Amino acid sequence: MPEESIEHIDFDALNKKAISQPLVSHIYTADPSAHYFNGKIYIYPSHDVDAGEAFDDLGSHFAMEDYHVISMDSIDSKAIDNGMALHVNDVPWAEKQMWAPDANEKDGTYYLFFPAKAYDGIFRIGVATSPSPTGPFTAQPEAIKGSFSIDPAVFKDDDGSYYMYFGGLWGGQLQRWRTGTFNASEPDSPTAFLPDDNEPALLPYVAKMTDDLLEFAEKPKTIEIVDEKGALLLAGDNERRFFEAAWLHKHNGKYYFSYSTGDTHFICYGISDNPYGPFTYKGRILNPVVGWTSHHSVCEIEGKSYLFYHDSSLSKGVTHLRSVKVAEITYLEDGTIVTLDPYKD
Ligand code: FUB
Repeated sequence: MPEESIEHIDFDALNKKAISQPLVSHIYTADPSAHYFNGKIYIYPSHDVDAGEAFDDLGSHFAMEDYHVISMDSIDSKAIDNGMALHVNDVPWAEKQMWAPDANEKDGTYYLFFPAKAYDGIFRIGVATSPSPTGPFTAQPEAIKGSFSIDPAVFKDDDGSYYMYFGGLWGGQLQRWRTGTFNASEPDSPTAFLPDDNEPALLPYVAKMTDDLLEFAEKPKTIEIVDEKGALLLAGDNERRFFEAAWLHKHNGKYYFSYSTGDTHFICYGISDNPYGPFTYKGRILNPVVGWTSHHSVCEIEGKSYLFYHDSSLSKGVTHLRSVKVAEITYLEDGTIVTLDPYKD
């Protein structure tokens, strides 16, 4: 349910039809990356605020400054806000726009991975560490070398390797990196530098992390998303092509790469036998929510799988004031996921 239609929404009626309610309502939270560490649920969201920035298609109104970690003892228990975990003022290289983060754990240290705009106006991805899953986190002095764009998601494979998946179109600047270096020429428009509709869509990236999880161990590689015939999805196929919000999880030995289609507002996914892909498009996990953006994570908790996602129902449709929610997802026998409708009739 994209932003353009919100003036017609009866939010009281909609909230009654919603399949779940915000996990916290004292602050706005979005882009939830959920993990199950040591028998407890930790959610690493964006912390939405209204900073008074004008709306534009580059997402300048998403002017977030810090992160809070949300924790839950179990899926049915109250969600706790553990306070500020990292502020942009404590990240030497970052100027603004603390967008969708993720976290992971290795040998008792917790790593917060986050995108932010550096002082030159280019999005980079940084790392901050803490001995606690809830922070506070201490940022590395520089962004990850060779990082660019937004929405990092760090997946730990069964062999102990960690991979970062990332990228995002329009305000996320992925289209400006088509030639391998940042295209700084004007115009700073969300659609400049995009492929034509009949060309292959821009692809997200993956890079294996170094053992200390602070740098890329390799040059990032593109991740192919293909149709059932093995053909790359096209840029004009905007109900299926990648836009932002990468996530990787494993189910029954298969790799599931899920993402948002951005301007068509779906959470979709593809399946592969390899963490580098190619991923064969399989369908939608979540239909459009109230608000322009859709962003999610999939987390297995005590044998059940959950989709953490957000919508703008609490703010009555303000697209940059979102709330994190959770709903169980179901797999069919062939490994496909039953599409969730966020508001039931
Ligand atoms: O929260 C800011 C941006 O909005 C995220 O980085 C995108 O995924 C979208 O949710």
